[in-house]
Amino acid sequence: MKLEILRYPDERLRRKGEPITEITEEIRVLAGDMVETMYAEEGIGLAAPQVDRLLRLVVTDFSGPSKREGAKVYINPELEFLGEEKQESEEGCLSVPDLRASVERASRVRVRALDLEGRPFTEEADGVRSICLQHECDHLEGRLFLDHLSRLKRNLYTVKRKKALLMTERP
Ligand code: K1U
Ligand code: ZN
Repeated sequence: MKLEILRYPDERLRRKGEPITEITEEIRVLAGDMVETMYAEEGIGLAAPQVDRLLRLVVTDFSGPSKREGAKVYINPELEFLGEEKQESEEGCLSVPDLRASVERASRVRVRALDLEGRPFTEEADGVRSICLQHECDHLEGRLFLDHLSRLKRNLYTVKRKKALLMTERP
């Protein structure tokens, strides 16, 4: 089932995800629904707080829009930054409509998480995978990629977004 994605400036996006203590059928169904939602919205990642579930659960698929065969589930992911190197790249967010902006983040990360069977795994990532995993783990802390922009850029976007929302609310 496709889930509704919360959109900025919805304050629920600012809440933290709670650790998952048991991998139940409900969690498996949620993970499947998140993958379906990510595909429907043409994203490469999605975090549970974006669909109003306060859990530490992330899904990704880096296989490309025509393939969509590499869905991966991360339960209770923990990030470690590898080295000091930074990279700047353009990000988008399914919860922040009509904005793409450059953000500086760590170049390489290691993520530790559980899979849907409760097995621990470790993955090292660079490039877009590293960026996306950092972006998704930010969602678990109630942070948005907007928070990495200058105050000026953030304020400009907030004004534009609120205006757009007002326009769509008009009778
Ligand atoms: O968390 C999300 O909102 C999903 C987001 C993940 C993401 C994409 C790119 C950089 C960082 C994080 C998206 O999938 S946005 C849509 C998208 O596919 C995309 C946007 C910009 C660059 C590359 C991909
Ligand atoms: Zn996002």
